[in-house]
Amino acid sequence: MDEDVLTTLKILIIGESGVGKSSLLLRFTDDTFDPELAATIGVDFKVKTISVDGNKAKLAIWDTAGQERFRTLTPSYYRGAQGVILVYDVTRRDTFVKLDNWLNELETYCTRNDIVKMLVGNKIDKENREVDRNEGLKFARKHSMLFIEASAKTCDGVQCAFEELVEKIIQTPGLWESESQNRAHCGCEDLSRLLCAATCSEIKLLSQTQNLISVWKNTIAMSIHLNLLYQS
Ligand SMILES: Nc1nc2c(ncn2[C@@H]2O[C@H](COP(=O)(O)OP(=O)(O)O)[C@@H](O)[C@H]2O)c(=O)[nH]1
Ligand SMILES: [Mg+2]
Repeated sequence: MDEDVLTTLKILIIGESGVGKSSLLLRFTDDTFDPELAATIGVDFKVKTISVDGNKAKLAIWDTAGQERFRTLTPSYYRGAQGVILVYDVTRRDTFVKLDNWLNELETYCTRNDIVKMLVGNKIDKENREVDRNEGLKFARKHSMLFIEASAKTCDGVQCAFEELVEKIIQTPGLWESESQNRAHCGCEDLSRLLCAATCSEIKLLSQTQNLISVWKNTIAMSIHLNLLYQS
């Protein structure tokens, strides 16, 4: 582990498909924005080191990249995360309404109950807003989450969302201290990277299988439909 890095944190980005999760991640890690960003298949994560209040933290940020459409995020996606960014699109009320489902899923699979949550209302650059700021704020307060509105397109709020999340995690030592000590003790950051990569390929495999299953299901449904048409 780098001498001056205080800790390595696992951060998740979750929320409905199309709300801008991948765009927020790319804006934060690479400072880029692609208006035609295609939904990718398989889980990916990016690593970025940031400095908050004079402390350096290495972030492994996990992006769902596609499986949220099939409601099939696996427990390993959630395992061991210290922070989560829950995203909705301020121009699509349905993505705000679905936040409750995401919170339930988080509660079911998350291995820590003190995980720090940041609610992000994305796409504030757009004009056709359906969820106003106060609604977001109220929901965040009700569920003890941090809150910010952002735009991956214009950069607004993006850096802040990640920084405030990390700041809060670092202020909660129980969340990260023991892991840093373990790593320092056995000097095995490589091991954790290996485990991380293993979990990643496990999820990629699962997601490919799930895609295949959904193709099969569609084919079967189609042939039943054709059969019925033929018989009538
Ligand atoms: N106008 C605008 N479009 C955005 C913003 N964030 C994402 N998008 C667009 O919304 C679409 C879905 O974004 P994506 O990051 O793939 O969403 P994901 O499915 O949640 O990962 C893409 O066409 C993005 O270019 C934003 O802040 N403003
Ligand atoms: Mg995505």
